[in-house]
Amino acid sequence: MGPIVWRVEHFDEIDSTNTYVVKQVRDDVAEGLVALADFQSSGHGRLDRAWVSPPRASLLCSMLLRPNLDATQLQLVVAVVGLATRTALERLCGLRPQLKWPNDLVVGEKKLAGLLAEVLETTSGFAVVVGLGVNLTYEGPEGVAATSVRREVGVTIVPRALLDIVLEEIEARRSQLDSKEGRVALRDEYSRALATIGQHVRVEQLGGSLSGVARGVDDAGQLLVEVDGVLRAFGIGYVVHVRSSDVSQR
Ligand code: BT5
Repeated sequence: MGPIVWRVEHFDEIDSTNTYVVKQVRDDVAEGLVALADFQSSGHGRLDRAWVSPPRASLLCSMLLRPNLDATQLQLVVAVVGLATRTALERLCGLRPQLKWPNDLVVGEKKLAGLLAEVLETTSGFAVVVGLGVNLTYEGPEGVAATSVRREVGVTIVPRALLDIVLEEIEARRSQLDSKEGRVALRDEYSRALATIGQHVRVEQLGGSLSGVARGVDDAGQLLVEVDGVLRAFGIGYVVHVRSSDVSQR
């Protein structure tokens, strides 16, 4: 596979960069389409939650990737973008956030960035749209434990500058998705960057919830949770972090 040809489309204002890129997906649209916005009027997270930011205070973007993966391995695409973002921030300003499974970048307990993957199945395989919101100067909505790059390191980064380095870092990891050895290397980098490992988590499933301790991730990017002495793998959407204070109340 050759290098990704990035095609960045810039919007002063849009409803949501994810919604836009999802709408552009067709069988023959190649990976590399990127939407970048100064402002989103209806930015969203998972489960219809809102993602908010005033104009030009965050990096707000979405990119299209078309990896050749099974449905169970798609969390690895989120891992690639999360790791790329972390490394890009480190390169630009020395900030080294941790990843929080499945889709946050955090500094301590504070949310710095969120990722949102939407998957479409086409006749030429999966199209994965990964949205990324990074607080550059905005410190998050009232009542949310959040932070910004400026608050953490005193540096004001321009969204496009961060985007360009994020895309470079995605490119550097992209081919890892295509081979077993690459996915193992990715899994290892992901495990090292995850704040979640060693923490108590609650796994919510149909029929009830389980609690356990996160021990690692597998080759598919699924979280390995030790529940009653047995290691089990869980996909995105099932695991809720538990703060240590909640655990002691059980
Ligand atoms: C996420 O969802 O964290 C994924 C956010 C993805 C946003 C990007 S921006 C570009 C692209 N276009 C979109 O429309 N979306 C993507 P989730 O884990 O569901 O977290 C959502 C929760 O984060 C909200 O319910 C708030 O509590 C909190 N939140 C909202 N805005 C925030 C901000 N700027 N900083 C920190 N936390 C925020």
